[in-house]
Amino acid sequence: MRRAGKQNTADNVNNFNSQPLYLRFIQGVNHMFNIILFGPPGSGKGTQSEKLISKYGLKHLSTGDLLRSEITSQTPLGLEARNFMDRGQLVPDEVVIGMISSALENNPKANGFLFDGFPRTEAQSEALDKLLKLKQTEIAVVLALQVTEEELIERLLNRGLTSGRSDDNNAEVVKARIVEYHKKTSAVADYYRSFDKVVEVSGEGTVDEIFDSLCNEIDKRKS
Ligand code: B4P
Repeated sequence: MRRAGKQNTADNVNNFNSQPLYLRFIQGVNHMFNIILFGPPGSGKGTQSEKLISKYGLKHLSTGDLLRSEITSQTPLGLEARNFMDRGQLVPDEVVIGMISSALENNPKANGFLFDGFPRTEAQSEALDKLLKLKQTEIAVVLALQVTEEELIERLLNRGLTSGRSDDNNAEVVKARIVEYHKKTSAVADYYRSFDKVVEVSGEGTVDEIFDSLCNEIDKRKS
């Protein structure tokens, strides 16, 4: 029998969760659940993100989408970004970190964020951790999609036939993006591995099979 007046940890957690939100914030704990969907270009990050945000009610932050929308609106930032994207290169860190910082500030009520295509360098990873710390939260898990290089190239060139994306319809640019991934972005997985946050998930198979594997990993970590 449990002694009156002495609660175990589970009770404390349950009591905390039943408190009104304002009290939880006064106590200084933020209950956001934040995920990084990681992988090389064409590994299916955008495809899976759409399904994950709708299932888990997360705010989707895709730096690729944000940059493409700047390009469409022909803003100075978009015009600068286009020079890099058209060559298959990463856009400078300060540009994308600034975009993510504003997006975090503009979504104070989010249950959590799904970062898609960000971070892509070690400097971006460190900046993201600092920004989340300011919000008293952190990355819960990095889901790393694994896809062979031949399959990546085939998918991107296929998408290039219909997407109108200038970075997809040229084999040289597609290959440059994969080289850039190995040179700068794979370090992001090493960074988060040092905090034991990376889980590798096969990114080959049907979209639904991959989605089920991702959900399985999320559900293990989400109470
Ligand atoms: P992103 O927009 O992030 O896109 P991506 O890497 O091309 O693709 P993703 O992995 O999301 O693939 P998708 O689901 O669409 O980057 C574009 C560029 O923006 C970068 O090269 C860079 O220049 C710049 N950029 C973005 N973020 C940056 C950052 N943080 N720092 C610096 N620069 C940055 O899938 C691809 C194709 O595969 C689709 O056609 C899809 O239908 C298909 N597909 C998906 N899943 C499949 C499956 N299971 N089987 C078969 N096909 C599948």
